[in-house]
Amino acid sequence: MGEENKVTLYGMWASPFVKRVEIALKIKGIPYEYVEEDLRNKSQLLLQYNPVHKKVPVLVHNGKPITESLVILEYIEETWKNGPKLLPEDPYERAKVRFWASFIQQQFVDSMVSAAKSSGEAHEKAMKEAFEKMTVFEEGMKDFFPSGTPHFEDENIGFLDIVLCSLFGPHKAQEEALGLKIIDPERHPLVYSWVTALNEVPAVKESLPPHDKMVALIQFLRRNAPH
Ligand SMILES: N[C@@H](CCC(=O)N[C@@H](CS)C(=O)NCC(=O)O)C(=O)O
Repeated sequence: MGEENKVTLYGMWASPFVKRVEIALKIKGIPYEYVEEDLRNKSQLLLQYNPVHKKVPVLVHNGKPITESLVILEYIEETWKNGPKLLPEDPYERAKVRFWASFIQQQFVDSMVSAAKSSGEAHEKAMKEAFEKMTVFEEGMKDFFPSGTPHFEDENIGFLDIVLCSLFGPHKAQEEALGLKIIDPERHPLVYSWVTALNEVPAVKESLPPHDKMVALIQFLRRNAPH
């Protein structure tokens, strides 16, 4: 890797947004350096690279910072054209992928964060909301995959797969720590088998946070939740 093609990812081990970028870089075969940030004590470089949101992930390519995980995924797709394609060729198919990726980004993230950081009634409400959104997503995916659950050979995973498994790959840890099923194999069979298949893809498997560490982090957030 020459200096002219230097890629650095600033991240935090449990962040689903960072995981997306890690998985995409691995799928595309792009070498990169990883810098772990302490989000309670952010580095000067992180604040300089992401002065607007002050969040991870930040991808720095040849000194130029790119922020916001979905924007970073698009940048990776447009910059490294040789590796496997993350987005379909057809504009309508691409639009559908982007629609559902932004559904995951907008709909689930807030309810998952509020579920982790709340207790009592607020927690129940956030969990119920996440479950209902999963049901909407399951219905949408039935049209998206008319021939049933996708299979993954040779790591042929794309944009939507990456966005989904970065958030829900650790769903068993989320369920254990939050005490409620988010992806129910009976109610959400397609999403359940899809996420299960994705978690077996090597680039995903090696990127996902360790189960026990993830459970402990969510439990810590819950213990410190306002009562
Ligand atoms: N919309 C952003 C979300 C990034 C985000 O929320 N990152 C969290 C870690 S999971 C963060 O850096 N939080 C630090 C803070 O809020 O101060 C993306 O998709 O990249």
